[in-house]
Amino acid sequence: MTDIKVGIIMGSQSDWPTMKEAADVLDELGVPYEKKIVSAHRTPDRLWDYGKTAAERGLQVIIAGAGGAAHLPGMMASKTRVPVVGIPVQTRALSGVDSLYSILQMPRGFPVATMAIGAAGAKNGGLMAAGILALQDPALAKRLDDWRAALSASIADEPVDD
Ligand code: RP5
Repeated sequence: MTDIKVGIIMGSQSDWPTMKEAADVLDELGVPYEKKIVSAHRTPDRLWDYGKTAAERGLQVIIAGAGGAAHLPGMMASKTRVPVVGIPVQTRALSGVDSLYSILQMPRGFPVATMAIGAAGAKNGGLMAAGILALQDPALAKRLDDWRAALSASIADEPVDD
């Protein structure tokens, strides 16, 4: 067991600019995490080992991002009971709708909490993970409440000309 309760995994190095949004917001909130490239297609054994050991290693949430035929979040959800938050990475060919449908349409029994396509989805994935951990961590709950209040306070009352 380690102190790390959040795993950020992605299918490729090319997913990192998107998945970094999740990492950055976890940094802001003081939530430790690990980050790994785990591909459903290119490194299936790595996926299996990660899923097999996730719960015993103390992970409580896995944020999994992939693009295209995005099987990583769903396959991870099939291998571990640790909740999986899925991030559909935006693709060039189909704008991420392919990723979204691949991640969203899970069969009964193996849920993936699917976020929006792309950077906003990854950031929300980080916030979702923090919200789950905050249920058992009052100090984190306070930091998350403050973060949300600061975001609300930053929104102007009226629009201005560009
Ligand atoms: C998926 O294929 C990855 O998640 C990535 O989004 C996509 C393309 O990967 P690369 O060809 O850029 O490595 O497995």
